[in-house]
Amino acid sequence: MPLSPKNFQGDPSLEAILTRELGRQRDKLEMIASENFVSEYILRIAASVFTNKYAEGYPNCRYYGGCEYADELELLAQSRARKLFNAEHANVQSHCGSSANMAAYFALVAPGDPILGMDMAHGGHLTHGASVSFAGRIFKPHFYGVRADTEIIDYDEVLRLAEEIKPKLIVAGASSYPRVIDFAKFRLAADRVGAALVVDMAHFAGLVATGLYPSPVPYADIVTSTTHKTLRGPRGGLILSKKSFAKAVDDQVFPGIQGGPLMHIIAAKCAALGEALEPDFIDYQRQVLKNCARLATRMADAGYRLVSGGTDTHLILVDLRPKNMTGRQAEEALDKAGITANKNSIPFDKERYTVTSGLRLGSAALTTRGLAESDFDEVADFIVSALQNLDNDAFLKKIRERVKTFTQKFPLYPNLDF
Ligand code: DSN
Repeated sequence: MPLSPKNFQGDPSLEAILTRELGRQRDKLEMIASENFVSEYILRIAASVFTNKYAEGYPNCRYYGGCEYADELELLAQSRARKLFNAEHANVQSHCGSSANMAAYFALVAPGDPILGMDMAHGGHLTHGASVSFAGRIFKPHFYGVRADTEIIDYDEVLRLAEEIKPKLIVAGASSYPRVIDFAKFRLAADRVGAALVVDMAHFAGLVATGLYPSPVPYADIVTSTTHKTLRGPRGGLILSKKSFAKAVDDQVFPGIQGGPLMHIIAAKCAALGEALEPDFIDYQRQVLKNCARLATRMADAGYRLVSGGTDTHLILVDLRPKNMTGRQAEEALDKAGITANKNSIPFDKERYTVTSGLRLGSAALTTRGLAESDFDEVADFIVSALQNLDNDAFLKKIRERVKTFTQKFPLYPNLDF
């Protein structure tokens, strides 16, 4: 029985798309703070024969036969996740960060309960309570934000709102907050009103894994994450919890929300967790921080205002208002110049989410390609030149050519065709 259609010669229209995407990743500067490049080994594992296997349930308690190796795999991935983050329990089945958050909330609170999360415009994620997300539709969302003067989380407001609203759940963690979060203060607020605490560490999980960012694990009842940002694994979700919440979390992931786990992706998560447990993973994360700090300095030197005045992490958030520019304009100009980034709301933004006044830039992916601080000086020059010439397509095209030449110094997947 052939595994492909008769006389199969490949799928040219599909392969052409994949080839173009590989070319885009190779030739452009990837600065989306939530993206990264997995190792060639992880790519290979993500394409393994586990894509063929149904394994609904959990190790030693499946709803399908033939799961003996799926069991071994999942147990190995769970044990690596527990070890890496010093957690009591790990669930590696969530397909993504949003479904990990959904499982965490469902494990802790009931529909209609008040929850307190970070305002999206101040750095929070959709799933922290936005009205368009399941979190805002199913629960009663309330929001804290950053202080207007410092643009640091207003911990006094967190406490005040907690006492006023009496949320059943507080969510800490953010997608565009460049500073370290004080988890102890969130625990204090949660304890004051008997709320549960979930920390979504998706953005900084790799930094947490290496001790370069405080771990939320001792403070939170449940910690959620993605596996593909600073953690540098395949796209996917991960949930860590205290033992006392293990069953509730597992039950909400399956059968609560998901059906069959993606075992090939769990295999790739397992490989990524293995890489993160290697001693030199910290060297990578240290370089991510150094590169981001350099980028912050160069942007500030060029007259750009950074939200909160700088960064402690892998990302910066640039306030474009003083330059009379929107996030959308900046994103489009950078794209023409061969730099991939995203427009982002900034605290107290008056622009719509589709326009915004901010630009988010991250250092994790380019650090994986091997760029160091002096290379980020050049990257900052490209960015500043592009932003100074927003409407000059011919100039942006010239930068694009220089960017392409620059990227060739940092080969990406040199042995891949697509
Ligand atoms: N969408 C992700 C980000 O870009 O930050 C968060 O999940």
